[in-house]
Amino acid sequence: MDWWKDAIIYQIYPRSFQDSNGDGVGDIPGIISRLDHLQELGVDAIWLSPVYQSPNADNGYDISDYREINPEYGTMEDMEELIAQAKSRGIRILMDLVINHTSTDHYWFRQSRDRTSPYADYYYWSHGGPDGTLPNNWTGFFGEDCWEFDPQRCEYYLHLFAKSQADLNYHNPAVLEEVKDILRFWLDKGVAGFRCDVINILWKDSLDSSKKKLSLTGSEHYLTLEGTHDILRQLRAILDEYGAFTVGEAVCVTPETARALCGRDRHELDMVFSFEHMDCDQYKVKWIKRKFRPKVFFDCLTRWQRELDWNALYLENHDQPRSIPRFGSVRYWKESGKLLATLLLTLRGTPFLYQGQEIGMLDFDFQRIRQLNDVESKNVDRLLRRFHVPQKLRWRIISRTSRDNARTPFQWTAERGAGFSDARPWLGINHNCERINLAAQEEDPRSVWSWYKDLAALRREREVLRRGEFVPMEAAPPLFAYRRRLGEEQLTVLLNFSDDPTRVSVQGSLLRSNYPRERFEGVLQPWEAVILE
Ligand code: ISL
Ligand code: CA
Repeated sequence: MDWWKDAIIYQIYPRSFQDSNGDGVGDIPGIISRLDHLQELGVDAIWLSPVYQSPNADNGYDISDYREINPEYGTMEDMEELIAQAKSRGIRILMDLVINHTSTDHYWFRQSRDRTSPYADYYYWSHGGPDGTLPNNWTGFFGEDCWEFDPQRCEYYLHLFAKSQADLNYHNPAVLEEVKDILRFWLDKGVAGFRCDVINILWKDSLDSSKKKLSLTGSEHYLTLEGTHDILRQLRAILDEYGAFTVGEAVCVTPETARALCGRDRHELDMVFSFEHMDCDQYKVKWIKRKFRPKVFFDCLTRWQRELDWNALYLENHDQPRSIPRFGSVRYWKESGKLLATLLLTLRGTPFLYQGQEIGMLDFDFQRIRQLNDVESKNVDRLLRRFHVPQKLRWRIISRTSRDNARTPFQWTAERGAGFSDARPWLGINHNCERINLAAQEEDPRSVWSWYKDLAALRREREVLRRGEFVPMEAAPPLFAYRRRLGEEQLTVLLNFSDDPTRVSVQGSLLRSNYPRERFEGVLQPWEAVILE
């Protein structure tokens, strides 16, 4: 029961994990060849970012066929082989379920351009106002208008993300039936469940204009509405037939709305990815960065730990810059990398690790917008240009926030190509690859990689780390302190988010420290993480 409560889940971004055929693009056979790495790390399941057929405007989050594998990544046989090979190592596969929108290359959308087709109402189509004004004033997630005119149908369609990602219309019951079939298709193949992309915005209650906001104007018409809850309950019924698991990506949720999506009694999702802790180094929108505020970060984590019975824990994914420069310190790269690992693996919930995090990969080191691939970065660049923002400032904004920060190829070795590919990779390899790579860390018992392995094993060993309650402790930032408690058992976690030593008055016998020490006497070194028994 509830295997996911004991699990550590690893996210693979297929394009950047391992290339097997020398075309510079990661692929499924590449993933199969690296399953031993994941087994050694102690991973129980893989969340696979999209591998479906897609024109790749948003690297697979724009799906043109849910039942086909993108030929760049391999074949359906490769996919079945991956499911089987993973299974033989005790690793489950979770697919990325992107059902808020499809690619405009999808058969449904192409048919939908014809008003007389059975697919006519699969998407949100609307006339604009007179004089060519848009149907409403909403703004999308990638910072631009979210209506695009289709010359064939002579109407606009809604796209909350890129132009080629058209939002599906769930007011048409046929759409949900299609989605149910897709679910069955993959569950029959033996996948264990789904990570559900932007799952709390499926239902739009109306297409009315609304009050202008700094970002996401119009979002009150689609954020976590009853219609979405209803869809999720219908999907749950199918998932239950298979005993399948779901984690939903839920944008703009509060603990309260998150509970409504994943509370046990709700029969919707098993857990959600929330975003609030990702806001601690930004001002209102992700494009405006500010100094990381540890207190806000700790308070936020504590609140979510308290208010939800179970959290999906993460510090990185394919949409976020890397965690060390953000919440840790590049100067104390190794120490802070291990401290963040300790945080992730000792909170209550299911930890999700993103590829490369286990070796402390850092943000990209590109110099020019041309080197980027991310559709979001390109859109934002265009938008900033329109507002005459000078190039230097544009680059400053984009380089710090681009999703490509975390999408550079995995650094397996110090060689040219990083052991990722012999060919020119689809996205640049970070120059720090000579220093930061798996090969260099494998034999080193003090490496970030060894620390992740060790903590994953500790979490497996100690039920208190998995199932115990979270008990916050009084501590002054930059110290974060909490206990995990299960019956008589209790562990104390002390994390010093600082370049300076910090004194604490907590006692206990030392179970782990990311510094070489025998016992703990009350002073934490810079970025030291300590677990006391
Ligand atoms: O990227 C973001 C924050 O940096 C978010 O605005 C993001 O777009 C949002 O979290 C939704 O993300 C998901 O759906 C998108 C896709 O581009 C992302 O990669 C995916 O994780 C559209 O499918
Ligand atoms: Ca390849």
